[in-house]
Amino acid sequence: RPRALSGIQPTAGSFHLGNYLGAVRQYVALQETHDAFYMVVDLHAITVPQEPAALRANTRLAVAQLLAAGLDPERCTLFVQSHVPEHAQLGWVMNCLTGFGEASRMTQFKDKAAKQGADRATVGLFTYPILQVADILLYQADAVPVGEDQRQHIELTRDLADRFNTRFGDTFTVPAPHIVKEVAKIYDLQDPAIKMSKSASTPKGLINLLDEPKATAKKVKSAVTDTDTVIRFDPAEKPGVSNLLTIYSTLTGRTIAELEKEYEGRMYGALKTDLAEVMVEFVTPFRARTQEYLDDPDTLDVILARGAEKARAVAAGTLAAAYDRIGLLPPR
Ligand code: AQP
Repeated sequence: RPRALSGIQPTAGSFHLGNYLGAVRQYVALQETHDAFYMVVDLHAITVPQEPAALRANTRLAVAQLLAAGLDPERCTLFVQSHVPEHAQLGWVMNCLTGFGEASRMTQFKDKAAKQGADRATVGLFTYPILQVADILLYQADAVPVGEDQRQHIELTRDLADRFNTRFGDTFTVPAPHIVKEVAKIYDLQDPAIKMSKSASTPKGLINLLDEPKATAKKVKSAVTDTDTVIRFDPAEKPGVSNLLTIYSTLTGRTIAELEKEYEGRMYGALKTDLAEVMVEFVTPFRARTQEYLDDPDTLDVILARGAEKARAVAAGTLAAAYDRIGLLPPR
């Protein structure tokens, strides 16, 4: 079986609809076809300030949401990044292979640093994509399910895997991004020119899966569309309506063409009301399942302990091979 690897941050508490449609849904699908490793990336989370108690609680909450979304610890390896020390260790090796200029070109860092102010951005935020390279290469991943915003980081991963292999001999699988075009970028409901994001979206434009379903329905009903009246999928001319159609289609499994036909001659209000209902039907059981997992922290911890053990068995072998190739003297 090919390998898949991905990670999600435990920062915001609730996953948002962009995280779910762009990434987590693909995690669930790839469990069936891949030897899949999924982790909650707490070491990435601390690249920006975190309150310790909140970070701990949000890490469990992220695991509960991944299980609620359909990850099955019998079919994938689910773990917390900091439970596997090899991530930080290979991260250092990768730091030493990355050019400063090369790292400086990462657009996500530039955006986030600009938002925080250059003085407040940490070195950790700067090297975040390089730790991500280590995350992926440790598992010899073939496929990395992510949203479009991560494409540049996967390119960096490919470059560094190639560089290492050329310099020190074949060691790492060169991975490919697994980006599902239709849902690669879910847009803010209030500003369909920007991606839905926990840091950039306004509260009204961001659908958090764990919000009150009523509040979610309200956000869908007040989504920004356009001054036209035709319900048609056309991301360039009608980004708001197209975003709603994408969400609708993905959550129901109905094609965009089918939806366009159903809503022909009808008002935007009808589309929004129906989508609000679809969304409520999706988030209501998701919230309940998340709560059930949260109510049983012992079971969560057992899942994570087994996951870390399985992950370490793979990661330790890769790290040892990499250390050996670069000439680090092994301990006796
Ligand atoms: N709007 C989105 N559409 C599709 N996919 C998305 N992802 C995030 N936003 C969208 C994907 O979700 C996965 C996990 O993301 P993360 O935990 O690394 O967080 P992020 O990418 O930093 O999420 P945000 O909300 O965009 O955070 P900020 O605002 O801090 O940048 C990734 O695979 C990501 O592609």
